[in-house]
Amino acid sequence: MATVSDPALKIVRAACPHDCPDTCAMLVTVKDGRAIKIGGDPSHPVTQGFLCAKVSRYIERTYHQDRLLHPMRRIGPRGSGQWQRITWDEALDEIASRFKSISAEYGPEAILPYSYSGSLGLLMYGSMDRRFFHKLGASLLDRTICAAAGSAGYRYTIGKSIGTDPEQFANARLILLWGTNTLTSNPHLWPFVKRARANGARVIAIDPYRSRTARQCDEHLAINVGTDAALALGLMHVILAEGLEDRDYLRDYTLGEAELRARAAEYPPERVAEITGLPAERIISLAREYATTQPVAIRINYGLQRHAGGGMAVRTIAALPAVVGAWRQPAGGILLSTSGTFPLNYAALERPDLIPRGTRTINMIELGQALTEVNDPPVKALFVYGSNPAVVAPDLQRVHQGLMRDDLFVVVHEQFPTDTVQYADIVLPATTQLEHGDILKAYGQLYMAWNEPAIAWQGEAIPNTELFRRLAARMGFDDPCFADSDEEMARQVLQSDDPWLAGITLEALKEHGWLRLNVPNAWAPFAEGNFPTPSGKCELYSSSMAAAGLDPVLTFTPPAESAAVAPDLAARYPLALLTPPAHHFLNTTFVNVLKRYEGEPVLEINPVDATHRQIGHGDLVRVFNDRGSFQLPASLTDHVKPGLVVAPSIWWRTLTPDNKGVNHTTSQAQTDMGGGATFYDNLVQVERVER
Ligand SMILES: Nc1nc2c(c(=O)[nH]1)N[C@H]1C(S)=C(S)[C@@H](COP(=O)(O)OP(=O)(O)OC[C@H]3O[C@@H](n4cnc5c(=O)[nH]c(N)nc54)[C@H](O)[C@@H]3O)O[C@H]1N2
Ligand SMILES: Nc1nc2c(c(=O)[nH]1)N[C@H]1C(S)=C(S)[C@@H](COP(=O)(O)OP(=O)(O)OC[C@H]3O[C@@H](n4cnc5c(=O)[nH]c(N)nc54)[C@H](O)[C@@H]3O)O[C@H]1N2
Ligand SMILES: [Mo]
Repeated sequence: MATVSDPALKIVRAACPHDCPDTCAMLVTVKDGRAIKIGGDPSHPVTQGFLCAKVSRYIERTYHQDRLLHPMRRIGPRGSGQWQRITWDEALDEIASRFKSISAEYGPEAILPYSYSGSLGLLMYGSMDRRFFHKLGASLLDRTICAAAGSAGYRYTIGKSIGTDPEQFANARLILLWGTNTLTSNPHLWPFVKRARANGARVIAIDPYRSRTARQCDEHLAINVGTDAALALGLMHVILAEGLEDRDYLRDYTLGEAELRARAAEYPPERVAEITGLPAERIISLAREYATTQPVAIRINYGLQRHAGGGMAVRTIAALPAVVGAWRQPAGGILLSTSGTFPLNYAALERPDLIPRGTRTINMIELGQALTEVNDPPVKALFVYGSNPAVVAPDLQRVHQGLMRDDLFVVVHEQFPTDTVQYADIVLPATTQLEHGDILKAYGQLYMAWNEPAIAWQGEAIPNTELFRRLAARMGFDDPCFADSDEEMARQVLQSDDPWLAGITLEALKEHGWLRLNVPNAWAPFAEGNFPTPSGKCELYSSSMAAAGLDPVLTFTPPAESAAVAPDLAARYPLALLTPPAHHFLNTTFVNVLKRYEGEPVLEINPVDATHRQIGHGDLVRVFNDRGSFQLPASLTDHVKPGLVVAPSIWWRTLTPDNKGVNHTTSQAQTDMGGGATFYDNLVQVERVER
């Protein structure tokens, strides 16, 4: 632990829990039991001493006057915001007795847990809670809302979420930032991009939207929404037609080269230009540039997979490095997520062995349907923690209908009175990262971390782990695993013989704060093949996909809501709506605390589309389709091209003009694989309304 000269001051090593690839190592200064300063750890190779625009204000969030600090019971009609403070004993007794009676009448599957990424700390994200709901026999939740399609697509090609070490991006000569707003959603990659650039690298953004990141790159290719796989196939077409591929790499380390050649032949530059909206000449020159510059690195993120063909898009792009042999170099290849590099013992943490056989699974993006249609048994209790489904889930009109059901028992464990809390019967206060301990992996770098609690639990707030420990006791669950302490669980998740985890113990993490996985420093994971796929090769042809009823070859699947697939729909709703994260928000986290930095929620629209509709800058507009609508002021800008509208997100509904969210227009439709969400596959119309 670092030392300081003032004996009243203490510096605590912490780690950021938010859903972001960076997982920063933080130093918290504590004086007399109060956190007074927070900063990035200067010695951490990825954090590099700075925190983002959000987490640098985490102390303000922690001590914010709106924190929930006591359990409460609803006393008015649902949604009326009338609460009565109750004790923890009363809250736990009521939950346990409702759970018992619902289980007795409908079976335990009538209880649905709903959690996601409020905290990615391994303990808060999924540990005692999983054990509890598994033992209870509650419906299982398929956590698909973010990354399911891309993870599945990447897995079919590469085998696991393992990719280029982000620190190596500094040595690349060409970087494609493809469907990722790095400066906002992965800011700690940027210093490596900058270093590469200082060494002469070119950086190209591929994004329909001229995002903060696209504006900073050497070039921005404003591709049509949901057409990335076509671009990747077009690049391969040119590379293969011109003999620019790495023949040896293809022969030795890939499976399905012949099938790929046949498929790529179907995507000549002219056809790809038509699909993607990019000039054919630029597709040709980009292919040459990509194939002849080494090292060449691609960063994709999850933005481009929130489309009907999102899984296939990621799978197809992920094949590019093999075609040109980019994997031969540590600074070459592609990075989606480093998640699969961490060989953690999730079974010990979550205890799937406690799940009763045959327990049903509910896909979290179908919450609207689960609460209004599912009947075998119906969902009678919803337990929300670490998530804000009344804003983040698609098809909010249906979600709202479900949450308003009088016969639905809703419990929400939260730090703040979110829009979801407004529907709760019982509200429980949760601690923040400064208050509880946790162990963390990362999904955009290669370090484990321990988050040491810096301050006491505020008010009567408790960590997720303690909540489910107490509930387990109330329910009479006496398996020894329900008595495990947080530190015991942290040790369990590290139990592994995998050499990449050797030496990474809880004690070592506590001592150093963070530790790099035992992978080499200039690591080129697939320089000599060794892909963790069934064949051990990069699978350009995948038998697993054929078995799953998917096209086994690389393919382009157009967006479901597009003129190509649904011309009638596109005629009525001609604008594609994207709702990516606003810079100062983390999904819906921080919105209430940092809204002053974002101003107001807006809809960005091209002046051409606005003029057609008699919309002026600042006019209030209604954005709508068959699923629902929301209202926002228009912002006229050429950051969006004609045909595209962007609403930086995700604002709390209560902070918008008509208490509706962007997700009133999005659908519960799933992606091509993984059961993922299609938030960005969304056609709308826009009209001016009177203020
Ligand atoms: N500040 C901040 N950081 C975050 C988050 C946040 O809310 N705020 N969220 C975190 C989470 S949960 C996640 S999953 C990640 C997401 O990280 P990213 O994937 O980087 O985030 P997005 O902004 O959703 O998408 C990135 C870009 O993809 C573009 N895009 C959308 N559709 C397409 C397409 O079809 N093709 C291409 N090429 N581009 C497309 C969008 O315009 C956007 O600029 O970020 C994490 N980091
Ligand atoms: N339209 C549209 N919708 C989207 C997206 C989009 O880009 N566009 N992005 C999608 C993506 S990628 C994701 S990941 C999801 C994210 O959706 P969610 O996982 O719901 O994330 P948040 O909105 O940040 O809500 C997390 C909540 O958890 C609370 N919390 C934080 N820490 C703790 C804790 O330790 N315990 C408890 N009990 N609560 C805690 C926070 O206060 C916050 O209210 O949203 C998805 N929805
Ligand atoms: Mo996400």
